[in-house]
Amino acid sequence: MKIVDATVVVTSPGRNFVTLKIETDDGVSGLGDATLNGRELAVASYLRDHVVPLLIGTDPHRIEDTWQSLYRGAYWRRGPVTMAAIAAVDVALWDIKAKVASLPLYQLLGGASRERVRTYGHASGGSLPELFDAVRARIEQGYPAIRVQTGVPGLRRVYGVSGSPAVDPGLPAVEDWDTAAYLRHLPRVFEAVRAEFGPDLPLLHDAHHRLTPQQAARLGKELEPYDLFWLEDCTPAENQEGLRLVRRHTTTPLAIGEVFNTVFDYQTLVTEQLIDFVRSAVTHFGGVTPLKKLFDLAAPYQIRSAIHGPEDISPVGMAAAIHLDMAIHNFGIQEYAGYTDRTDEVFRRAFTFVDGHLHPGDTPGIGVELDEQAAAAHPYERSYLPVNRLLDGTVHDW
Ligand code: EZ4
Ligand code: CO
Repeated sequence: MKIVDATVVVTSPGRNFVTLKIETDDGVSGLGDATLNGRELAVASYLRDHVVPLLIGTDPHRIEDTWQSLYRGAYWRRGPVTMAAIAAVDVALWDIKAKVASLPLYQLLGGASRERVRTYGHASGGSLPELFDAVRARIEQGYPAIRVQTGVPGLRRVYGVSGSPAVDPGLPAVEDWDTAAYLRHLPRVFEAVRAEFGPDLPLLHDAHHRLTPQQAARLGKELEPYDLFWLEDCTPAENQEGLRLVRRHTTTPLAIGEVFNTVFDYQTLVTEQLIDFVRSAVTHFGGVTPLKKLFDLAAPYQIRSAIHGPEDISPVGMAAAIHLDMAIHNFGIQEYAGYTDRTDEVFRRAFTFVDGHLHPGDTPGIGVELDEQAAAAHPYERSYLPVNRLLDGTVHDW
């Protein structure tokens, strides 16, 4: 079997998605997600201009060898653009292998370790009544766990709350930040949410890389009475050692890793058991192959999976995630934001979302087909993630 063609499809059915399609001389094809939010065309070029020529004529069954040759052979290692491109190749090859085997991918990864995949959804509100309504809406949709994000008094636009539109379409929106105001406000919000919804509902929160270790330690301690499922990305964790201080001072569970792209980003965090959940996406971590290895490394440290699943992971990347979630033993939870009808018209998917739980379906492969005609009707639209500024105008982590 040989790879005879590989094409990159950029489509924007409401938001941009980058998809790699690999075709073989047997007529079997596979899909991989290469979407890097706000930098989509860089990955499309990395694939089209540099990776596709290397794939033509090679054996699609040699997944490990292809992964190693793309990672080591480029000499320039790591980084989100490189690893998203490698991820797309890796997932497309797993899709092909599973189709050839006539099995859903999770069967090749060890088979089902559970009946279905537990998820969490997002609720946010500028005020408490808005937030309560959003939590109620998620409960009604069946979500068994809910991430709570809130506005902060005195700040106009904050991460995770409402659309925060850009002043100039096609350029980044500007959001506001004041760490002291946030630290004063957040424990009161969780106190109110617990009082409203009771002790049983698993609640999560994402601090989105904004705190110092000292601030994160204090916040974790102050949130302990409200029994969070996790506090996510409390510090910019490129400085892995910073988590030692956080860990010493709080038992609030910690989740980190959506911006990480190799196992080396996690080395200290995992081997010193400084976190409880690893958050990498299949799409940004180089694919199913390395993410499975990370989960296996994390397992003896009692660290569980929590694959990143916001709107900017395409249904292709999400499907690959759900197959992994089914198969690994140390599964924790899967983030699931859902997709619009327009996206579902472009990406036809076998995976299902019922009562707040995902199942990958039993279609051979990853179970997603790309409708290329529908994709072509939604051309790329330049878009950026917001930029975050303190009240005096200083840029802060977003
Ligand atoms: O901000 O995916 O946990 N989820 C998140 C996401 C990220 C976006 C960035 O592209 O933090 O909402
Ligand atoms: Co996050």
